[in-house]
Amino acid sequence: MLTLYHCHNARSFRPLWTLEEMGLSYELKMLPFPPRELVPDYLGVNPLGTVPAFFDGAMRMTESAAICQYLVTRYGPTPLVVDPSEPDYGPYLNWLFFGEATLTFPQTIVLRYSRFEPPERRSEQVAADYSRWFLSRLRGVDAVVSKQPTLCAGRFTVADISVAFALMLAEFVGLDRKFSPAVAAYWQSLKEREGFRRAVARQDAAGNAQGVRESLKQH
Ligand SMILES: N[C@@H](CCC(=O)N[C@@H](CS)C(=O)NCC(=O)O)C(=O)O
Repeated sequence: MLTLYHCHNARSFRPLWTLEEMGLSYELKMLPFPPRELVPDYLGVNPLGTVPAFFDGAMRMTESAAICQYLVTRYGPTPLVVDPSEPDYGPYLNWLFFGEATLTFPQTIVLRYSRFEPPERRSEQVAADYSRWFLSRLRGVDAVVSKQPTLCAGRFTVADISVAFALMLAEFVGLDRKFSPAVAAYWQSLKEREGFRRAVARQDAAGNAQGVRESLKQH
């Protein structure tokens, strides 16, 4: 039994999207954001208080990109993974990690110091510096997607899902206005995938059924 704990449009969207692309059966448990504060019992599920929390039976994982890699290797075969025998295995792993470590992390600093901290702790300077950080790292994505439709291996993989979540977050933060034409077109093409649409529909349906309202809304 696969179970995913998820907040609307949070990093847990990466494994949700992967589950939908693969057509796997799973239980989706929706939480209000931030679960650490709003659902104290959740700390018993994931002591970090963050989403995702993913279970395969009793086995727990809490890193979104690692869960994607787990799903495609454990429940394949699927074209969403790049095999070590393929020439693009290295770039695949690089993009899978890059999406979280390099492209998502700076945006969480922007969000924290522009919206989530109490007004007296907010900092325009910090938000501006880390916005610039994100946009400068995004040049690495632009260099590739201005030449090809996906990041590696000549096909859509979970490396695209990892990076795409950072683009989704950028839309929420408002940084998508600074996307290059190639990055904007790449993001648009990913949003048009059936798997992406199914993931959005699934989180909306589960949120409605479980009485959990969307809290990470675009501003
Ligand atoms: N590196 C982890 C980060 C997990 C994480 O920080 N998730 C955020 C949601 S996007 C969260 O749960 N934040 C709530 C909190 O920090 O209390 C991953 O990629 O899954």
